[in-house]
Amino acid sequence: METLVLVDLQNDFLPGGALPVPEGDRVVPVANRLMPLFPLVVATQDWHPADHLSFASQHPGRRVGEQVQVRGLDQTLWPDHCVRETWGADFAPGLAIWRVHRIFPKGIDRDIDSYSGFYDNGHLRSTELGEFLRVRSVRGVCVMGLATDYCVQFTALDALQQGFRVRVISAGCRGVNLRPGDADRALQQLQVAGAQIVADLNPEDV
Ligand code: VGL
Ligand code: ZN
Repeated sequence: METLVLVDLQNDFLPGGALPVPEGDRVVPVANRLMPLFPLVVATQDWHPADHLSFASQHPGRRVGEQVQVRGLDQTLWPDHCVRETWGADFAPGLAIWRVHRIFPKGIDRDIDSYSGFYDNGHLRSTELGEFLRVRSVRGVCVMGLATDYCVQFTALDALQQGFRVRVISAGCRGVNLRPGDADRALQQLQVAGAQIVADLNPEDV
């Protein structure tokens, strides 16, 4: 069985949000079209405390886009985004959220970020997504969402590492591209790591 994994389709990652991904809104209709094709659909949700240490606002004198060390891990600094229980953390308007069987919050601990939907960036704490899939005998995941060069990339890499077959739907992904080309490089790296990159899916492909 294959499961659709929707990564961080949240207001703050759409145009007008706090950490807007260019054309991020364009992937919402793709998600809505793909969901009915899968027997199981899960979503990740970036869900930070207001004082999360990935926020530049928590590092006086530092700016968005800079790198710092937090508890020994490299951390890119972001604008305040996806603060739990705020509008920015809500799912995109128009997303058929009732088709999602389970939501996995991530980035919930103040002192560690979580790009992957499976583990935090230190691989210390699991979100239980892996266990959730394994107990349902899921063999493959189809990943799409925001952003290609962060949470999609790390979610897909962890899925590969956990032994799932992985397809990434490029029509359903958009990147931040802090450095030009980051999103394209992320997809290339995923392919090298063993993921199948597909432009889009038709009903007969599932
Ligand atoms: C993300 C940066 C910070 C993402 C989340 O969803 O790709 N990127 N938090
Ligand atoms: Zn975040």
